[in-house]
Amino acid sequence: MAILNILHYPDERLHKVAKPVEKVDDEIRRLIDDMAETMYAAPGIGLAATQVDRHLRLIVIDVSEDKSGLIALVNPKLISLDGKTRFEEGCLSVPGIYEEVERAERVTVEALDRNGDSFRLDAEGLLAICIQHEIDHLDGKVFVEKLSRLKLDRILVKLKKNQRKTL
Ligand code: GNR
Ligand code: NI
Repeated sequence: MAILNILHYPDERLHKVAKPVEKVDDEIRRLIDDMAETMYAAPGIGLAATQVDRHLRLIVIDVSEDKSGLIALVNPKLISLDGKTRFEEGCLSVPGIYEEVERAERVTVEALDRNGDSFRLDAEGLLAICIQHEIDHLDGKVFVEKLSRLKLDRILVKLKKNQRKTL
């Protein structure tokens, strides 16, 4: 297994739209394992392939507190969304920034698992938020782009300052 490099906003590659996985083979399973290791090491509760510069529709999520709830979603598709909720989100690609974002409260997602079998998942709470956050990454969208232009401009200034410090 390997820990992969995570792209940082405003890297343009975070805006690429990911392509569907054609076949869930050993190479895809290896990417799932590497993404899970990268997510746990970060640590984070989710990771989209886009964030590690692999532009395939693939995400891993684990909202448990003891790494017991790993979910891999290949070609995830939201088939229903309902309700509205606000939650303070963070993102491994936007380190140090936490902002409230509006999302659907409950979702149903359909995807393939690591064996290529189709499944459906009804989610609410943090899991529902995380699924929406990760699918946005696959569509080239980063959560800070849901904020006002003023807030986004302030975040960009802050990210630049932080970047200078870590050079
Ligand atoms: O680790 C993460 N935490 C988080 C908190 C609130 C809402 C969404 C997230 S996802 C984030 C990991 C990440 O950047 N996934 O793309
Ligand atoms: Ni993210």
